[in-house]
Amino acid sequence: MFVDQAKVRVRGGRGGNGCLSFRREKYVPRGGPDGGDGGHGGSVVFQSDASLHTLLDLRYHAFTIAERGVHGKGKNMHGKCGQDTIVRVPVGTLIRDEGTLELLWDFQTDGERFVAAQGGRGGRGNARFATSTNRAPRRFTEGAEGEDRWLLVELKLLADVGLLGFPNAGKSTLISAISAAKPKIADYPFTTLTPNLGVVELHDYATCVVADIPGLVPDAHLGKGLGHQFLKHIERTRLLVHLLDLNPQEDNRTPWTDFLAINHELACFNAELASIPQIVVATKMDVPDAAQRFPDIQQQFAARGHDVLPLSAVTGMGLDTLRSRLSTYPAGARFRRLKKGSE
Ligand SMILES: Nc1nc2c(ncn2[C@@H]2O[C@H](COP(=O)(O)OP(=O)(O)OP(=O)(O)O)[C@@H](O)[C@H]2O)c(=O)[nH]1
Ligand SMILES: [Mg+2]
Repeated sequence: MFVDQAKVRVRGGRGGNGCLSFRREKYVPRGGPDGGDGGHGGSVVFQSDASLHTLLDLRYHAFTIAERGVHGKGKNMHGKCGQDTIVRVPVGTLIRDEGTLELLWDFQTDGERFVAAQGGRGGRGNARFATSTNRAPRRFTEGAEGEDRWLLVELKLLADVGLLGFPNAGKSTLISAISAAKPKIADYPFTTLTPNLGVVELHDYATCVVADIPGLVPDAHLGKGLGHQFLKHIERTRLLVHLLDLNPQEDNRTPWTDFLAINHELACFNAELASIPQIVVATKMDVPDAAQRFPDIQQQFAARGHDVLPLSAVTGMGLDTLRSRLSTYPAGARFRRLKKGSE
């Protein structure tokens, strides 16, 4: 199950109490105070992990408490500090305060750590309070409570390129043709129910991460279909690949009206998303009908300033051109240039 939002409570461990104790030993009269300090409580720490892709674990662990510190003891024995509790989250996770919605942390790379709830300080034992005028203090302090708060954890997948199109346009087929991703593909709308990520190798050993999301339908912003709630996952991409199916569609749809409809949905979701550059591709060009229509449609789009790239995930036509187009686009922070074998 793909989960991209969770409300969680985190609490740092309580600090251990300081100890009140006096040294009692044969032949050592008035041995003096020897109460040790309590250990500090552990903290709850969020850590990004590139092998995770969902917040599902958080649904099952909605309340995380770190280990408490151990109380101090006599003979100047200090209590052990509580261990930190690590909560692993996928890269692309945003942590917000549940009340104010203030953004506290944005996990951009693998292995980042964020202390979500600090553990309480350990208390001080009475040995700490001895002075020249009070050599037998009965004073000690208790451990402090750990920080306790509610957080809103949100996942926005980090991808460089987003695939966009009506249901059945061939998005999942395309990602499976250009990357190692193996999403479900079928001849009916809404095959894809949750986003898929795929790593595409470009020329010069560069790679980019492509996201396939469920198809969009008109009025998606009013709650129709599935696509709208997943648009946030392509919000942080640098480039969108807009897929058009040239084969005859129902309801007097044409590739141009499809194109406008999807862009309208983008603008309704968020103006920034609508301003991300798009590569327009015509899919399923191996189907004779589509190939026949292509020149007219290409002209229609060209007249409005859009270049259409013909493509077929089945025969592999146009995939190389698409790869080169992806590599020429302004390299985002996450376009990685890896020498093969250097990892
Ligand atoms: N002939 C041909 N069929 C294709 C091509 N690409 C996709 N298809 C077919 O089109 C249908 C839909 O493909 P999907 O990849 O599942 O489409 P999608 O855009 O992911 O659809 P949703 O997940 O429902 O939004 C499947 O039956 C595919 O086999 C292509 O290049 N050529
Ligand atoms: Mg799909």
